[in-house]
Amino acid sequence: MARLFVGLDSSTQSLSGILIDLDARKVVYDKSLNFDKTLSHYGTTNGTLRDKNPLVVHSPPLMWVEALDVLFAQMKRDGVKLDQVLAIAGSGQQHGSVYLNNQAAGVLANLNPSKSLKDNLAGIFARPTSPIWMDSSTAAECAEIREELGGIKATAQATGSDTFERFTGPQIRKFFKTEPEKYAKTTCVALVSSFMASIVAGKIAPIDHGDGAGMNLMDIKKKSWHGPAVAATADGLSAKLPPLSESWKVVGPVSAYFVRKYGLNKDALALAWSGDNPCSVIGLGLIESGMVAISLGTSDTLFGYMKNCRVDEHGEGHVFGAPTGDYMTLICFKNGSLAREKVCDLYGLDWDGFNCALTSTVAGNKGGIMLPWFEAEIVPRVNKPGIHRFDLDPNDTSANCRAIVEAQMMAMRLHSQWMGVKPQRIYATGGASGNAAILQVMADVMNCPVLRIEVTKSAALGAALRAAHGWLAHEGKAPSWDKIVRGFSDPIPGSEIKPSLKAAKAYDKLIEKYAKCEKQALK
Ligand code: XUL
Repeated sequence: MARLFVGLDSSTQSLSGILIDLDARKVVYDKSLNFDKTLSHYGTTNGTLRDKNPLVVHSPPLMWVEALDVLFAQMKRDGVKLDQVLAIAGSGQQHGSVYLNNQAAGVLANLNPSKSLKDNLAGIFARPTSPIWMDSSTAAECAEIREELGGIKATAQATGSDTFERFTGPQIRKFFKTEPEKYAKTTCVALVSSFMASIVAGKIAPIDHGDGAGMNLMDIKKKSWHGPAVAATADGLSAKLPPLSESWKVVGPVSAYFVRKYGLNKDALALAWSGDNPCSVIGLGLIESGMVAISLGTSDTLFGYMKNCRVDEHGEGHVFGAPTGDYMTLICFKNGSLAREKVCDLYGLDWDGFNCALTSTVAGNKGGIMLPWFEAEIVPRVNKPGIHRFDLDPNDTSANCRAIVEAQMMAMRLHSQWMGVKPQRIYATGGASGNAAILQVMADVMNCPVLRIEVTKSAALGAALRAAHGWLAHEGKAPSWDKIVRGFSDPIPGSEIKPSLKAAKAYDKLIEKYAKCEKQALK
């Protein structure tokens, strides 16, 4: 009989479910529910509720709950063999928090299949909405917690990251300060991931080390709650945090609700969920040192596996737990596709014209450099947006196209040095990864082969693979991660782009100038 595993992904805009057949090494079912369309009665825009204050971004947790029912009903209708599923794991958008009251544990343990999940769970929230990762309204709380912990370096060393507005600790602190009555009624602060796992398992689920590291509350080295960070965040918080666990923790058998309502196997295991980035690390098969992915999206993100814990003392990058039990890094550059598009617009080019400009100019751009901070930048920390040019004629269209891509890649190289890992292979994903001219600059600047990988649902796939790993480990058949991921996320054949030796040499020199330019602009 086929060994089937489900991976769910509760992301900002949708809930996805995929089913993998481990032996066939195939995704055999794949469905996504868009929240705005399928559950329009929550009135979300791109899955979020907007406030008068543009910095405040929340989502209704009951929408995520209802989506789970809709998705399972759809899977049943589509004939998914739910009775053969051996385990379920999941992925959640990172950092978002769900505030549960003292009814929650009892209700979760006794879900009534003749009612909807929404009707079962409507009364368990101490806060009706959940702040999510897009919320950046906690600058004051970030500063307060950082100061208590002794500054940027100390905070990063303690928790794996400096305090960030979207991270859960600062969000909890804001709730504690501004809504003390509701905070007092909160008996459990869950993450999106652990909340969804709690529904599937029918009990309060632990927070795994991957997602726990995105809270500014977990001791990144010991992987336990960090006493001083918890104390600096909110009074009485320690008693409200669920336990931490490895990502392969079996929370229990799946809740009888899903067995009776959707025909799930009663022995199917409900595993801990993790964050979407830790899950994507597995979904993309990044399980060895030197394996790095660069996602070229609205923002550009560099992330990868890391064997030993090493933090960025400048506080720009993050260290999370990896589902393998090791670590992963993540660095987010805000001016990604957004900035590339701005340059196209500025010079009246389409993408063909932009690529033509890239291929008709030489590596190193004759020393011309642009700092493309069209928007406030995360890495390096730039609060005041602005474009800076050094030895670069603003009227030279081609040189400006090359300059922006070189700057983005040099920023990635420079600001990932703290990881102490020289990438051996870079997997390029995301919208702009189809652009070979951009990938060539990436390969040359990083001096490393770049391969394209197209896994549209890397987080859901990673969750399904974690389910397989967790089930096998539970059976005592401790598998190697290599065996688990093999064949699921291979790079596109023939997509490898090799660095040119000559170009790589030019960038070894140019990056020194680039670093000086950054310093000067940041003064
Ligand atoms: C990572 C982050 C985002 C969310 C997206 O730190 O904030 O990638 O996880 O869901």
